[in-house]
Amino acid sequence: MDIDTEKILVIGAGGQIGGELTLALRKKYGNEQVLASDLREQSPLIEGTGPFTTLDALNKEAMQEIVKEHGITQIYHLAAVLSAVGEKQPLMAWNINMTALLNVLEIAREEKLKRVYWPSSIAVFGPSSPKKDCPQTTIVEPSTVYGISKYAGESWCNYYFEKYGVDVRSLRYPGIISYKTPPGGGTTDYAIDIFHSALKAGSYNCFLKEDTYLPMMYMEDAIRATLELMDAPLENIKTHRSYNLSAISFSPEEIAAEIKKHIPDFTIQYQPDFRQAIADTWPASIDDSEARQDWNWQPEFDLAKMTADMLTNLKG
Ligand code: AKB
Repeated sequence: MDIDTEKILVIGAGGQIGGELTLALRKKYGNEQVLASDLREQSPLIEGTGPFTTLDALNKEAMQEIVKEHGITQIYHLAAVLSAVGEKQPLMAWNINMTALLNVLEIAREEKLKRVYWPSSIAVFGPSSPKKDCPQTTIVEPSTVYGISKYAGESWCNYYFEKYGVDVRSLRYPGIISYKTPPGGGTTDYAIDIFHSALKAGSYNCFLKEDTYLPMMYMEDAIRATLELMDAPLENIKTHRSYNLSAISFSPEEIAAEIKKHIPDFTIQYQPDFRQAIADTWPASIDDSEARQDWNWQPEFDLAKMTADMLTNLKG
């Protein structure tokens, strides 16, 4: 891939991952080479760092117009309705998640784009999947609308690769923890809220039970994984569905204990809500050996390193 000739469109650049990915892509390809887009106005994180356009990912004509006008060669499509919001408005979540992805895939086919990135999630797994070290290929029976849309999306990505040769690549993100942009309506959001509350109030009211283990990852690792996957030679990419990706697995009780090492007076209470039922259907940990084998994936942040970094950055 010749770095100087790439023109990248990021869809959902105002979101938690989209914003940081935009900055990382601008660092790699040059500011002008990366066109950020979102339904809403530009977020403060990316403002002034490069070109931006408003785009409704449900509007295929508008998306295609932008791709043609700017000579786009790759799309990173990050816009999605996450698990908790999706359970409140299932049909809206299905429509947004599927229509936007199909628009991207169709445009990639029609305009012969070089590469497409689209994230899947650990939410593809359901109660019948193995809880511990959940493998890449196993029983996949998602029970949230978000998980159903991600699993259907994986099959569509594979279909476009097999049938039309669209080089679409994907990662099943675990819960992503970051300090720059707030998360947008997921079940793993507690692991970000907890840091803000710890610093602001010295206590946190957790919406999951103390022993709910979920797969998680620090943003820095997630961004690096995404860039490494997209840089890997095509022959190394053995699945165009989505790769399992893993770094850390912890419970609310464990992250609270880690925070207490930095803020000794910190306290946590538990008041599980509807999100507990979602978390209960997901694996506690993920086996990502295929990502490690195919394109050398290796996480760098464990719970202690991530907690220290989060607190340092949030304190400013
Ligand atoms: C969510 O909680 O919905 C997301 C995810 C695991 O994909 N963070």
